[in-house]
Amino acid sequence: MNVHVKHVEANEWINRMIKLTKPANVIMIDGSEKQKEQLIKEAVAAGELLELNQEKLPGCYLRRSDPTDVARVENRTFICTEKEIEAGPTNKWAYAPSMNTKMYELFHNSMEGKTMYIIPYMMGPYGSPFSKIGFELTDSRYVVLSMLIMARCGNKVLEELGEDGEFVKGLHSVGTMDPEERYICHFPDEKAIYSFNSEYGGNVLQGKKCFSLRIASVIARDEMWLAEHMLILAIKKPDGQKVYVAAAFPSACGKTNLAMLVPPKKFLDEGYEVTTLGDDIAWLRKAPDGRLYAINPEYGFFGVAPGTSAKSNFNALESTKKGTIFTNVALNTDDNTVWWESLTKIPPENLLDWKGNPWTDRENTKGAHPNSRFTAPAENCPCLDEDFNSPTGVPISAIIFGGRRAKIMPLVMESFDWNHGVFLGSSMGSETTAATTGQVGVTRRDPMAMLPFCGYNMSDYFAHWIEMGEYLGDKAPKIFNVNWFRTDDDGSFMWPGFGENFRVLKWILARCEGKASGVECEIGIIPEEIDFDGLDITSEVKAELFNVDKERWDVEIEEIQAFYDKLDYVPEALEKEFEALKKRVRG
Ligand code: SAT
Ligand code: MN
Repeated sequence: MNVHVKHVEANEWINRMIKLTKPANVIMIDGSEKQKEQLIKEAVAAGELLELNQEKLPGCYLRRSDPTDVARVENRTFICTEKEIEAGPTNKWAYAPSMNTKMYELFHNSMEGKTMYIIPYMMGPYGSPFSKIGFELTDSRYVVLSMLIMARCGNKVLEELGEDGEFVKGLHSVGTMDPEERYICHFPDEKAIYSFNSEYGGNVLQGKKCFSLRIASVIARDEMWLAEHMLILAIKKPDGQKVYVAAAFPSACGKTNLAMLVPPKKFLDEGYEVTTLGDDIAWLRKAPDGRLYAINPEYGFFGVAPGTSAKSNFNALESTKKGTIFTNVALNTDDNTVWWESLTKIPPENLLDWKGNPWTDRENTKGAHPNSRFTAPAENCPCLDEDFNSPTGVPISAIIFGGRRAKIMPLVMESFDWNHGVFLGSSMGSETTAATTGQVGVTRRDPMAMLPFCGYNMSDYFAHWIEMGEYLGDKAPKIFNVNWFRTDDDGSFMWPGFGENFRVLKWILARCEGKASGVECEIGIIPEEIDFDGLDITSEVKAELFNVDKERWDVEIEEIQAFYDKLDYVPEALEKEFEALKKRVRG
């Protein structure tokens, strides 16, 4: 069995992988509708996908995963290099030659009797200097069909690759699903990704976290750009001008919701509009005009289903109405549609839970898995920005960091300057969620929301950010920090969030235009005034949203110190910022 690809190196490598894994059959993914339809047909016949109500949800399918395979597995995710210091203390490191041997053993004959699908894919728009190409060789139809939604795939990509273009190598096999032998391995030196014993998107849709963040962050360091865990949105002002913002929040902190936000009616009436370019990943580089431009390398949304409703995120929900694969949501057997927690207030009567069993114990169990997902084409999104496919990307005016912080962080603040902004990013913390396996609800440091996604040493990553600031000079975006998750003494959220977050964006916009004043406090620049007009919150709550509790900050400083102490080094510019913060807080 062999195939022929015009690209000499790709051809040699693919055929070597075929020899290694020994599939019974090999299919090249061409990106055509016809081939996709055929694969769907086969997947339904094989029970890998369940066809949903094609009148209500055309082109939509349900997938029930192996119950052990429902989230990213950070303890099985490796950065494989020669030296441990290249991966650094925040990554799980493996000695590349040993892991290579291990991969060879695992993949040896792993596709026997199966079909290998060769997916040529591109991260980023066609014809863009930002874009990068990869191959994922996989024995999973579900992965192929998901990749067809999440990335630009097929013949067009091969054309762009030509005979000597660069590409990232990727091999994936479903294996036996043994969680103990699950491997998500990255080899930054070889630009290669190997994933085994999982089919979960964040693990094995290799274009996503593996390539666009872990491998790309290494490439970005070397080529002087940024590969970040960020949404990208545009705010259109009443005068028609657009301002673009990129924002980094840890997984399942509402990136998709912010990216697709619908402003409150009052602002819509004034002529404001928010459009979406991306909800998870941004590649940012300096353009000839000196500003930082961003693209979204992805082609679809891999969103958390629970919590998504017409009220919380109308645009995301609309995006899932056609051509979408749902994974681990509940099935409404009355009309063969899907359901998940908070889609509707009252769940439908006849539901199968995410495992496919009648959902009877509704008090104690969930209908949909908390990390159940929709994989939806970006083009479905009603508020998709017109520049989504733009090869040049969009100029970023503001970078926003944020996380879930019940007591520490104000609703919004601006950094004093770039380096202080990088410090804010580097010391970000957030309460953990269901997007990854492990304990839920504990605070962990998640610098720039990249803790699980930075493909190299975190200290070097911070140094790279500092260097990017010097490289961009006075054209660098402003850096902000937001927190939608502040709670009161009863533990209830103090800020309504969702569409109302537009008020915060509006202040950020005004700051970028030099039109709003701010007050310097110990931890940053907070708004002198923010547009709360029409919002039903008391002045006490307003004040509390910006309160800096020095006692808590004293503890926070200790926690940041503990995190910094774990790193190999802290760049001098960040040490300086940290010292200045200590002085301001402790006097
Ligand atoms: O599970 S994914 O990694 O794809 C999403 C996320 O955790 O950010
Ligand atoms: Mn993410």
